[in-house]
Amino acid sequence: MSDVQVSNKAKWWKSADVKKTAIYWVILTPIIGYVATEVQLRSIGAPASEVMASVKSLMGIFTWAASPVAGLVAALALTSLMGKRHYGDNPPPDADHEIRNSPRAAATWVVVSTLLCLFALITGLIVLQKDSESILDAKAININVTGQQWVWNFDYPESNGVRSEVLYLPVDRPVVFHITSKDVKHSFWVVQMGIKMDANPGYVTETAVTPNKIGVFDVRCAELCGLLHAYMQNKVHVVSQADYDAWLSNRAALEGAA
Ligand SMILES: [Cu+2]
Repeated sequence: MSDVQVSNKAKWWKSADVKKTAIYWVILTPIIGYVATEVQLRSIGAPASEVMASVKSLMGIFTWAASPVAGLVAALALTSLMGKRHYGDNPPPDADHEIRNSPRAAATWVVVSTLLCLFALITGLIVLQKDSESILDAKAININVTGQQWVWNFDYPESNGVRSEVLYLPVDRPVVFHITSKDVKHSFWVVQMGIKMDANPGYVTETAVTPNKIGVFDVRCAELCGLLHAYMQNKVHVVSQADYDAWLSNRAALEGAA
């Protein structure tokens, strides 16, 4: 019995299936990495804040880090689908048991998975940390965000109580959002700025960002909140400081007249 084990030990990685899998793995990994990163980064679009720029490059790094795992799974699937079937009178070779029962293979898999998870956790936390820095910024504009089925409302408490369903922000100034909900849980998501925060009834959550690009971007709800959840979206206009001031005084005049 021990003779068989010894002779098998040298054999499992020499088996044709393992070699085939290794070749598929080497070919598939860069293809999956390249295609997935391209699709991912194109669908994200151009970032409108520094946070989003780092989220975007992080997504690229994560996708590349995951591609050897995806490549290995695809390679194993391909080998299994294209290889001989082992059942009944044609049982799998002893060498297959060798790798399946190998403590070294199991340990390698656990260590590699742990390292990948730690890498994702630490780099993710570093990027998220940037998000909260402008909450401490004294120059920041404060805006109260209220979600309800199925609209967002934005209050500008520092500007004579201006209220709007469309968000206006000046470029290159930190903004702190104080977020709550009138009914169920929503999630305030400014897509191209890379910020997303739960809106819970009964208390206030905070997130902050500094928009660094003039343009029109998307505000969405990222928490399934009822029938019209998918339509709970509107726009954020990032404008120059002068345009922002003009918009605010216009809104204030309109509301004063109403
Ligand atoms: Cu919602």
